[in-house]
Amino acid sequence: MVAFEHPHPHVTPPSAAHLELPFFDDTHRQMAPELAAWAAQQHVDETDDRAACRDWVQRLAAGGWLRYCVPAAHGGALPALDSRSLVILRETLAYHSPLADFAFAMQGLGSGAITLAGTPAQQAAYLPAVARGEKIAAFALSEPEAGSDVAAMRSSATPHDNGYRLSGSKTWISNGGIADFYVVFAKTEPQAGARGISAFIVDAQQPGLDSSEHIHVMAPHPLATLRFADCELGAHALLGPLHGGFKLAMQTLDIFRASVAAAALGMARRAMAEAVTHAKERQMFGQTLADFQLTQARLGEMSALIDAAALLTYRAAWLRDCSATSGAGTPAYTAAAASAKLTATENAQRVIDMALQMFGGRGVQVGQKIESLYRDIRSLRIYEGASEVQLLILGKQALK
Ligand code: COS
Repeated sequence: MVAFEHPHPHVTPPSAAHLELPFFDDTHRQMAPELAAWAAQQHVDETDDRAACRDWVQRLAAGGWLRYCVPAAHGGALPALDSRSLVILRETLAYHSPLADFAFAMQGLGSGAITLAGTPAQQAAYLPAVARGEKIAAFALSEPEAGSDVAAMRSSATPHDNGYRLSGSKTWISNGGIADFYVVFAKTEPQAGARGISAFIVDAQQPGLDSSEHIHVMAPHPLATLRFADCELGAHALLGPLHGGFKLAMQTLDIFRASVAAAALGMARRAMAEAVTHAKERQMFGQTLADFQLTQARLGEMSALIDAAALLTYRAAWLRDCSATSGAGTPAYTAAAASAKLTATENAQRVIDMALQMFGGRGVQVGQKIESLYRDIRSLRIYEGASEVQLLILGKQALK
């Protein structure tokens, strides 16, 4: 696969104008340019996605960026998880390398439930190591027959010898096979639907866990199916309240959905930058591509799609940070995050497609940045709640 490409030497670096919006404060305005400068200096060979992902985790740790995945009490950069920082990080990383964004995001998603609901001992055992890049994290929720319909999961954790015995399988698990630990959701009360699910922390070396089945996808990143065969866990592995796993999963996804929107935004901004550079350079019919009104209209459309995505994304992150501080609960934020994820991922797909069209034949040539973005963006409309799930969340909210 294609090595990580640096922005085209003539591609304009992303504008920082949005940081002046009232959604952000000085903390964000200070970290964003430092991050942008750092990201532009990284050179990672992404030929092997697993090796590259490990490399990115080490670099992100050394740069201090993984500290934004955990709270300050456990080695984090800020007192609590800050959605706006996560959004800036993912947007910037995705602009430079979607795999860098992936490596960052999974440290956050994989440890998020421990931050939200871990005991002090669990937090001390995992969170500082996540921030230092010493432990790679993963979030294991989906199953072959339970993707969008989380409550239909079949994996079970049955009481056993003062602990639990975990059986079943999980699939589409990002970081599967390279993670040091998994936050796994399983039924502890099989007849109770969403109210019968609990979360567990499972170390990768745990006997009874097999993570060797890799899944190959169009935009390569570490992904695997996990199989649990009578995997015995101590009582200390339970994360959060017994039978409280569904809400914990939803709360964790709530934090990260706005950041998926941000990743899509970063990719869309990169496609836009590539398209603008190309349009100014490409000669045809005695003028540049940019001289055609058709091109200008297309760039205008891309720009509006990006702006809409950006505002919804920043609003969602800001709302979440406000409700986390005031303890005001989540329904407004859940809907805002759903709007942001839906709009930013769908818009980014359109923007990248339009940009690719401008490149003509070169747009589909393997090795071109626009070609890899076209593959990179696709899964964001599916993972962490498909567009249809976001529509469902918004529809339910509208009917309330
Ligand atoms: N925060 C806190 N609690 C939440 C919540 C949230 N965001 N969303 C739902 N809940 C609670 C509900 O309040 C309800 O609580 P009670 O049992 O006390 O009434 C419970 O969880 C069940 O909620 P609901 O009835 O809405 O659940 P559904 O089974 O209908 O599922 C969807 C709702 C489809 C929205 C949910 O399953 C979902 O988000 N699916 C997508 C999962 C996903 O993102 N998968 C990707 C995994 S990571 S790649």
